[in-house]
Amino acid sequence: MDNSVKTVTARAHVNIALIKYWGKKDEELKIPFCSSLSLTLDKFYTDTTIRPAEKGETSDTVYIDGVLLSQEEALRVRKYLNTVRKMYKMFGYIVVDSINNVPISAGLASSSSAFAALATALNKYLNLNLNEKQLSALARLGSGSATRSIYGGFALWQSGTNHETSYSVKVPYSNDELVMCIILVNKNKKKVSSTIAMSQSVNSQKYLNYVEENKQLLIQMLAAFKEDDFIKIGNTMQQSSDLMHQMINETGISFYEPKTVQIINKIKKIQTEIPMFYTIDAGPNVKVLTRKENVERLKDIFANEEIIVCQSGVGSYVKN
Ligand code: 2P0
Repeated sequence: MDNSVKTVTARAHVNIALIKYWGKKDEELKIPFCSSLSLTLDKFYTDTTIRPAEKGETSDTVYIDGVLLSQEEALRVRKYLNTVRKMYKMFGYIVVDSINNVPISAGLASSSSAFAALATALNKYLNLNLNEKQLSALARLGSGSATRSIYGGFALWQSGTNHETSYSVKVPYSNDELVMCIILVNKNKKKVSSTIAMSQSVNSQKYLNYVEENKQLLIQMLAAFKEDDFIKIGNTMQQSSDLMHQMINETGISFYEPKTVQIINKIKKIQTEIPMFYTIDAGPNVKVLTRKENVERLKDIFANEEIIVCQSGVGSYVKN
């Protein structure tokens, strides 16, 4: 390691999947059954600083939003760092200080920005000089969705078959008129983690059917980008979300709250008139894809809700 680099800070933004990732072929390496596609958002991000631990420390230390995690709470990050230590010959323990500009564990994809920021910081800290694909694969080992947050705009995570082939690439499509509006139903920590819910889903009867249909939806989405067809993009995104949640429901888990359902129903009613489409992740909050010109109408329709209007965000980067 180059000792001149003692402290590194990196920022990564949250991404929201339009075509969902749900379920792993390999839990350890986080190799998914399906490829997925996302949009990185400008408003939500994580800043992660790493530095060497004090001499004599016997483990890594993790702070999240200024709070020191117990060894147990830090287990996921410590495991990740152990993997990196083995893979890239990282010597010594480190201190990780992560500040989230996003409600954590509330289905707002905070693990995507968290592990993308950590991987980006480690790349610099260890002088690995990884290219974007390799960095994307490194982020994946922390959390599947993090593999997509290395990129700004739209990213496609190609499922691959091993560590070297499971990474994301940038999708050459952009549209400045698109916005993703987050309707906050509940900011609290979700009851079931994505990792646990996913491992139950892959054993459900409907899972293989889900995989096949989601693959078709990805093809449909890429065609919609090519045709620059916003209605098709929105409908395809909504279908992938519905498909995933119907399958998850079969396992007895639901991430919806009553308010989630009310909002979805309202959107379904008005979307033929005003093009807006929903997607839901592993939490009750509703993300609505629409055009800028419809934002005021959306705010009027959901006047009692807290809404955060996001646009396309940039890829992860080192700040110092
Ligand atoms: C996604 N989600 O594609 C899907 C859709 C939530 C619903 O990726 O176990 O935190 O760390 O790989 O990435 C959330 O799960 O799960 C997620 P792990 P992750 O964005």
